[in-house]
Amino acid sequence: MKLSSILLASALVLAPMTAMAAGKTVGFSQIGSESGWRAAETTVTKQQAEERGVTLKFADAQQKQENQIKALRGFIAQGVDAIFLAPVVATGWDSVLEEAQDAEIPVILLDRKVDADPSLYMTAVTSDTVYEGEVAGNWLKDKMAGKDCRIVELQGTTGSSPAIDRKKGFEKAIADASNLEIVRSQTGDFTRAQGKVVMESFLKAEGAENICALYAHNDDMAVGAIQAIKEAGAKPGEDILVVAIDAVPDMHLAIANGEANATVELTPNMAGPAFDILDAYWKDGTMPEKWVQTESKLYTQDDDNNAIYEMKKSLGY
Ligand code: GZL
Repeated sequence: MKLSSILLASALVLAPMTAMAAGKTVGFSQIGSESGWRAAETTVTKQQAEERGVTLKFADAQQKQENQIKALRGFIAQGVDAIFLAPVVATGWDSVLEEAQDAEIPVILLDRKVDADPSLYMTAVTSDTVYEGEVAGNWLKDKMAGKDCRIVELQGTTGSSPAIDRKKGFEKAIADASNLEIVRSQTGDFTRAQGKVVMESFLKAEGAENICALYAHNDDMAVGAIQAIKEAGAKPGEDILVVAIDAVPDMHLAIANGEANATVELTPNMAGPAFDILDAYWKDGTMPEKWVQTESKLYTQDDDNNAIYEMKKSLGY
């Protein structure tokens, strides 16, 4: 078969898939722009919609659930074809999800889960946030084998599924290591600013010399905390080990500079799988599994973090 006919054939095969979403309207209720990862997720979602010819109605909730509920009600009133929801917290969604269901508008959860009846949403595209915490905990357990290590923890947004799960997973991993102990744990709300402020309070309360490691539920809080550690006269990545989650470019840079030690990658592309699911649904009513899991990969100082930083920056992350 000639190359030209192969290309034509593959184009025809692809066309219906991409054509499925073309012309559709999807409402996206995004949490906000609290972290570098969140900003990257927004960028990628808008790129994906544009490539697929989807009209994306974007609503930034400034990290407030009431704004997300208001946005969903607006999408329902506008009669969008589908809704993407990144739920800031896990509870309080039942009634608005029921309203979307009554309006026969499918809802796909992106990057966070809700404590609601799974019949109220089409699927959730997320990582395994408990496993992310376990990966971080197991890295520290291996690193500190046989040595006492007093850990401080920066938690994500209170009540959010990643904060609940990443705490659970980390504690599960270190449960059998009597040499590891979490001595301080407080929310930094997934932001750099709060991560710095809370780390400053940990350093004041404990003394830098009495803190062996920081576990942050996301890289942005870790990057803020690194600044606080330096201002306290200690060396992040050496005096105080730093392990977090997201693998945003600035965390790869910190690891490359020896100021951080490890991060667990979270893809910002949750929208790609979500749009593929909608394509299949609109094509022939195919329904997805209730959970589409994205990968979690550990990066450490053994990786070429400068190269990974450049690659991710080139993708607009
Ligand atoms: C996790 C995601 C978290 C990121 C943070 O799936 O919801 O929210 O880890 C972001 O960077 O604030």
